[in-house]
Amino acid sequence: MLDRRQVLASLGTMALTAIASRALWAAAPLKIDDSSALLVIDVQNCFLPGGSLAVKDGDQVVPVINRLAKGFANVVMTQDWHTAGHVSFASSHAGKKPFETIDLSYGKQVLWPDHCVQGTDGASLSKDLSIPQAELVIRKGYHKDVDSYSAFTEADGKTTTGLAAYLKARKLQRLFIAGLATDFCVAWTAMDARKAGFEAYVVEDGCRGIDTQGSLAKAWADMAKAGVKRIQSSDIAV
Ligand code: VGL
Ligand code: ZN
Repeated sequence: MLDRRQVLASLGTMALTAIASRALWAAAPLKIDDSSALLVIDVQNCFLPGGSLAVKDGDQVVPVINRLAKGFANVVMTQDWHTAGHVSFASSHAGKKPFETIDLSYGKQVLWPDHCVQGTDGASLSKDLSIPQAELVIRKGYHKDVDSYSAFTEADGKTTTGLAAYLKARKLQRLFIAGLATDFCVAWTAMDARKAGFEAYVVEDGCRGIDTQGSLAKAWADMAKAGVKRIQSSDIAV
């Protein structure tokens, strides 16, 4: 017969075991499989310290992304690639300043400092990225009158970059997303990935945000609503 003390002790052990196994379960790393791809968004000089649209601590994503990329056979990078005089530049609109907004035919547009002009050094991918196996670079935002934060669909909501078709043809459907900026190109890419039927994981410590007019908190809320999973690079088994 168990006495009262033994019962209490074994209940205690059971509780501790439950807690421990739950902790183990919660920490189960995400596995990179054959259907996984890493999307590296806009890690370009313009968005890095000293760039014309520098994202605070933007350079800190580079070592995180380089480490993560070692675990991926499939890596796609994107490059913001604007014409000179692009519609998203404040300088293209008389009397407008960067970070103000205007209404365009396709909706509200934040106006930016000139950035990522085709062929300029600012538009180049960071020389500190070390991802030789990257198989595709998707350029976007190259139509003068339409912006494209998303790597999938331009801001008009219909013009495709071709990325969804590429990923589907390659049977890549589990997407890990990192880069710049969390609240614009990363968030729009992640949400469009969900719309197109992909799994989407945003790697928070592999991203940094611009955060203008509450955009960072709104982006995380919108992403959660869209079924985008928010993870840390340490959640992935590399
Ligand atoms: C981006 C603003 C303008 C980005 C690109 O990469 O997040 N943000 N163009
Ligand atoms: Zn841009």
